[in-house]
Amino acid sequence: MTRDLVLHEDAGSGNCYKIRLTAAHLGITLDRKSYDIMAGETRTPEFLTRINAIGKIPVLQIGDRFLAESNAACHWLAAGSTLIPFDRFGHADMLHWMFWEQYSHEPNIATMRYYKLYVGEENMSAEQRALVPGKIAGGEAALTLMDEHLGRHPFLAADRFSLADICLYGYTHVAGQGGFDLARWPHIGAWLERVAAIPGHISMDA
Ligand SMILES: N[C@@H](CCC(=O)N[C@@H](CS)C(=O)NCC(=O)O)C(=O)O
Repeated sequence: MTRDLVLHEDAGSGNCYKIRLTAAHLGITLDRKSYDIMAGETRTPEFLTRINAIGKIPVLQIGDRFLAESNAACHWLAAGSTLIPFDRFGHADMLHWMFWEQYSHEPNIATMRYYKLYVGEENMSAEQRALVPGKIAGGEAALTLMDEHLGRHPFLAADRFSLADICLYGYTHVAGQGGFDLARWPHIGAWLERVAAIPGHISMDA
């Protein structure tokens, strides 16, 4: 399999963990380069011009090319593997969950976790504080939608484990750190256990 892969990351980020988790399931080794996002290490001129013009990690370096966006990197790693449903609808349905994660789940749940774990509630700006009620409502709505779906299906797409489960696991399993009480969504709890029991799984701190 391809070597020469470097994950530019912050180990505590769910977006970065998704990529490590995908690689672990595929038996792919990634080199890792760590950045302190709170110290602005992803906003240096060098990072912006060479690695990612929007100043964010994760970025998967493939040889001398740089692929930003966590779910795109997961998709690149998993191309042609059993983590992607082979049938056309199943593949598109998997993508639907991954796009939904980026629009309706991560901006709420990951941001609340960022405020609490990284920024610290006492350090939040007035703008950040004003966003909190909408983030909580959006995160609860996302978890409710997932819970209803997972009450009827063992996994998110095509009724089998896929990249969609990996990408949603990233921030769902640490939603509690953002103030979301996962006990309210029992089907999500059962799904988290199913995903973590699949051979190849690694924890966020691995
Ligand atoms: N949609 C992007 C989100 C990337 C993102 O928000 N990265 C955060 C860490 S999880 C970051 O680099 N923040 C530092 C900054 O914005 O300066 C993805 O899925 O990769």
